Amino acid sequence: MTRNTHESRTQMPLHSIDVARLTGRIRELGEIGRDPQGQLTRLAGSDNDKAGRDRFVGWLETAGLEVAIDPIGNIFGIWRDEGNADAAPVMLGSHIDTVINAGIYDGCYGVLAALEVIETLKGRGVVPDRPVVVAAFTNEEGVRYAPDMLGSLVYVGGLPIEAALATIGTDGSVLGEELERIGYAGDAEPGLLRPHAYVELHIEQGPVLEREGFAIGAVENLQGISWQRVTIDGVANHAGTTPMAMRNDAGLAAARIGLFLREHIALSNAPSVATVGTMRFEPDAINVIPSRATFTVDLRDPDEDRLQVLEAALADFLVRVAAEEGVEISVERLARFQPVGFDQCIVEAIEASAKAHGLKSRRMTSGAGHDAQMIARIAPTAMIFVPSRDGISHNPREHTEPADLVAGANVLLDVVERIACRGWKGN
Ligand code: HGY
Ligand code: MN
Ligand code: MN
Repeated sequence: MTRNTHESRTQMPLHSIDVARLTGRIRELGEIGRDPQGQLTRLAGSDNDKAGRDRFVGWLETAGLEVAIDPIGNIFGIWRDEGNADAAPVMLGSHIDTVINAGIYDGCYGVLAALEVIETLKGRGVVPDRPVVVAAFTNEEGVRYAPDMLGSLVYVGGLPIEAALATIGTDGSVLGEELERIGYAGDAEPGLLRPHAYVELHIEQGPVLEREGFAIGAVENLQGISWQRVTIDGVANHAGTTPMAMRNDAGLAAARIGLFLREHIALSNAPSVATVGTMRFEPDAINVIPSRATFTVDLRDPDEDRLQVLEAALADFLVRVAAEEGVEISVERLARFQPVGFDQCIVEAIEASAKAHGLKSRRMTSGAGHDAQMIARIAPTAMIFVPSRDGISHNPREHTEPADLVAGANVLLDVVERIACRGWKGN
């Protein structure tokens, strides 16, 4: 097999991935972790997560890749040979854990397309100048354990492994114990492979590409994320006998906070977003004024200063509501990631690859968090998006057309060849 040089690559035809293999694996992985009602949930460290991981590792082994698993359960499929083993790898990847009642593409598409790219290049006899690695990072979703992107955060040294393993889940479980239990507390050195470049292919999970008729998103930045858990303590009392002016109603205070966020953002004219995604009342009885409300607030904005202003406005409102409603409010920070800018060279390579494939692309910001947000701390990083039907995600209706799945995977393939096989002059 000849080693590819920059010149020889430019004359070679564009490769294309194996559509049936990729779409078949996405469907097969999408069936792992469904409950009797057919809902798909593979939360990090769960038995369903294990089943999905086992299937993915099986595909890595069948593809003849080295498999490495680190102590936070990040899985790496490594394609290298004696001629390129000393070079820093090109890393591709995403995650295969899901939210609750999830779609089948979020994360999984990027991981399986990365494996597909490696298998396509191997099958074509391409010998890259550097190793190519596919990564499936642990707990990207952060539904059971906060923060999200936990595996990639540990990978880049953003959180000590001991602290990560000690994370307590929403169900009282301990992440490290769960990883042990499911057999994914690995022994590979965290951060074992420092990427030469990292490229993550992902569904857009929003409406822009479909609405504007673009096949490819060349993602050049990703917005900041702020997660908090708010606990409001009031006084349980009788729903029928307690006059409205005499209540210390934790539930009402919580409702006011959700409404405040919506109205504050509407008035600010900023692209910020706010979500109260979980809410629990105690004692949770129809005729008892809630003594306690516990809920989470997810705030996001592409601009760090605006995000801080929004966080401060919320903090001020909590003080005001506590005084007006006669309740006590405490806040626990669950996650805080700044906006990140991606590598312009890779973004340009994505645009060039899209053009070479005759695909319309546009630059965009990612509204969702991704492992790329973490890896960007240690390596040149960028993302490729493909359209989401109706902009829906984190929902079983999540869908991307096979033609779009293939287009994205072929652009990823071409970008990898540019970076790993054509003497890429990036950073
Ligand atoms: O929350 C997010 O944006 C990602 O899905 N973890
Ligand atoms: Mn994702
Ligand atoms: Mn997600």
